Amino acid sequence: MRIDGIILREVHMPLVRPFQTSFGITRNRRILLVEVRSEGLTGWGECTAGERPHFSSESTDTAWQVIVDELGPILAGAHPDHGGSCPKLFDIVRGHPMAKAALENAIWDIEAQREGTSLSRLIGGVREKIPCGVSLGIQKSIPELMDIIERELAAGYQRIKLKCKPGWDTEVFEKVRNQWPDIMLSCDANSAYKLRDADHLAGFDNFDLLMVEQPLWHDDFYYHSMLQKRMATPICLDESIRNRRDALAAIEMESCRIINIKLGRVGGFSEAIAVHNAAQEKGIPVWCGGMLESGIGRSHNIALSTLENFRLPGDVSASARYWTEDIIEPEVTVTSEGEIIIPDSPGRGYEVRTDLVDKLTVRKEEIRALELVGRN
Ligand code: OSB
Ligand code: MG
Repeated sequence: MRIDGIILREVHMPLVRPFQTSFGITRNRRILLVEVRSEGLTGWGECTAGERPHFSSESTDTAWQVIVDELGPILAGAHPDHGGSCPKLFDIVRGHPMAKAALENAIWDIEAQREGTSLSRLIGGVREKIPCGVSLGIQKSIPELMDIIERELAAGYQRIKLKCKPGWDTEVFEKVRNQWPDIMLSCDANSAYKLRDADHLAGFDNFDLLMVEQPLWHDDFYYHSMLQKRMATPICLDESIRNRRDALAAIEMESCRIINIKLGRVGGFSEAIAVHNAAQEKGIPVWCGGMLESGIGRSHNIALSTLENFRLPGDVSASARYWTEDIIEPEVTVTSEGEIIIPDSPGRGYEVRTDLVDKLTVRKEEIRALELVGRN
């Protein structure tokens, strides 16, 4: 396909309520969107980097820079036939997976439209609906958390994930389990613990958790494998899994029994599918993580979640949990059974509300192809 234009926008979107993890609080999102035009079609991508480099080393600003200076010009000067052509094009740039994913995923969107098929079908998805869970941030008090859980369960969500950290863990799990003995419950520490906390973490086994997500260092497999030997609750890795090789290494080392796949973290659909397939071959279930995405990133997550080995409810939930107004039409909604019905129209299946996007845009830049030969 010929690339006719790449437009980068930064949109500011306040969250309906603040989201607190072990590494900080997010109140307002600064989201980098990419719009790629090709032969009369328009594809959209979303960069899932945070405002600050606290989940991973990328941020909205690093992604902006690397797309404007490096990845954008490469893509603009290329003729990718498929979304799957992007990783090779971008290989010269080390790292920056979220920046790469924003562009690659837009190409997959265009490819699906070109083929007249939904993104889900294009990638080989097998589900007509996907099961949904919610990720609940650290709250000011346990009673406030209990109210939120009650509301989310009443809405139909199939799994509750609690963000945790030292001081907001076992006491919380105990109260929640007493109130709801049978719900699917998990927790996510975002690397808040050390191996010296292993005895404390082994105590999580008392609460029948589906998994504990990323308890130790963001870049570790080895100490997670030591910890997994000391606890019955399955470890799920998020931050540590950057690609297929990482997934295979972590599985081989028994560092985890479940894998969270995030499109941005692994660099886009190609690598996400590769991680999915590797885990499936090894009998390890996966689920789709979330990064407080707007409707654009959310629509990519929905398509990804239709692959066969996405066997557990993901962190992909309704637009209204994040935004007073989402930038897609229709917004993402969840049924009273806690499911998202997969759209069947060509591409991502949700229109972009370009007027609203323009209103929310604070920075915009168009990228042109550079002559790459002879560039320093
Ligand atoms: O670790 O899964 C995570 C949000 C920001 C950064 C990291 C994570 C999260 C979430 C939120 O858990 C998931 C969502 O609702 O989008
Ligand atoms: Mg996580």
